[in-house]
Amino acid sequence: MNKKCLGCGVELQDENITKEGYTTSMENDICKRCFRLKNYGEYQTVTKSNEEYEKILKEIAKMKELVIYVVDILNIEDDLNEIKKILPNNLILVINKRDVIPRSVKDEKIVHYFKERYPDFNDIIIISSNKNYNIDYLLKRIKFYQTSKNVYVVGHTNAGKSTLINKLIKNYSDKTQELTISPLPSTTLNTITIEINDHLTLIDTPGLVDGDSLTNYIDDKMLRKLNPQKEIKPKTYQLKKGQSIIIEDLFRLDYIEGERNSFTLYLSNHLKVKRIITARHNDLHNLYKTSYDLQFNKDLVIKGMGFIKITNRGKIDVYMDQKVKTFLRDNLI
Ligand SMILES: Nc1nc2c(ncn2[C@@H]2O[C@H](COP(=O)(O)OP(=O)(O)OP(=O)(O)O)[C@@H](O)[C@H]2O)c(=O)[nH]1
Ligand SMILES: [Mg+2]
Repeated sequence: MNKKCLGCGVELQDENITKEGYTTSMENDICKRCFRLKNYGEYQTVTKSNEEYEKILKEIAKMKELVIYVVDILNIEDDLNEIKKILPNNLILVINKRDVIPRSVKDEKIVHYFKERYPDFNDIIIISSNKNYNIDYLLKRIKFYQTSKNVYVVGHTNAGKSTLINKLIKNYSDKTQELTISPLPSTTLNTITIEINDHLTLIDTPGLVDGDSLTNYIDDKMLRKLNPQKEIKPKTYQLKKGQSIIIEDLFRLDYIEGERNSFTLYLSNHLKVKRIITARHNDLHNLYKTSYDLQFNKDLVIKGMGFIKITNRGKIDVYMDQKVKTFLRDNLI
């Protein structure tokens, strides 16, 4: 069998520096890209197609083994049932990055929210891979639902799959292998099999690329800013109609119609936000516009960035890159 990079799973080769998997010597365990990422934090973007992801999922579907579906709490899709259509396997939904949501919010509240809407998952568990939070409990539930040694870890890119597996390696195995992680999409390039112990083998997979997430359309610097590593301090703005919120030069929200309303932003603390009078500034009005009719207690989700909790009814116009999806859901918090 050809040698694979222990960081990202790509097949190693020492012949073509411009191609994936290049390493200066076949003696090395990781490719040049992983080496530079791990040692210098230097990013080299790889554009991945979703074809491979779909192929991998189809294989997993045939196996009937337990699957852990990891999602980023700030970037949960509008329909989590999509995965069930592809995978008939036992499925545990793992909501990762608990640490970015304020501590005052109860875990039970978040878990209940998803259990109510998605009763078909075998279990729903909230964790923080970074903080090693609830990982013991997750392992217990894995043991409960696994149908063989093998357990697959799937999800969208950047959800934190590899970070989670690194924690499981560290906590429960005597291995020193460390998977490559980064705030950039498509860090893991191929499946990677890691034997944790005699009863558990984890298989990391490349993430599904969200074509409609902001993370695909911004540079490294903004990506790092966007990716919260600390607890979010939500910012609340009381807006009257005729007022607007602008986030960096990426997003604009105009409050068009309604009573005085409360907008609470759950986004990385590093993002610059300003409130303006709608009529006085035309900034970002050149971006793609979507209009929403708000009911009580909704979240406006901005894929890849976070969400805005809006308490009252009203009308808003949202301006954003056309490729990035926004949608409304019942409020989470
Ligand atoms: N705040 C926070 N960040 C996390 C957590 N877990 C992962 N991250 C961050 O999320 C980013 C993506 O993590 P990865 O583990 O590379 O994600 P992945 O799902 O393996 O991504 P792909 O390999 O691209 O599919 C990194 O910047 C991690 O540091 C967490 O529990 N909390
Ligand atoms: Mg990964």
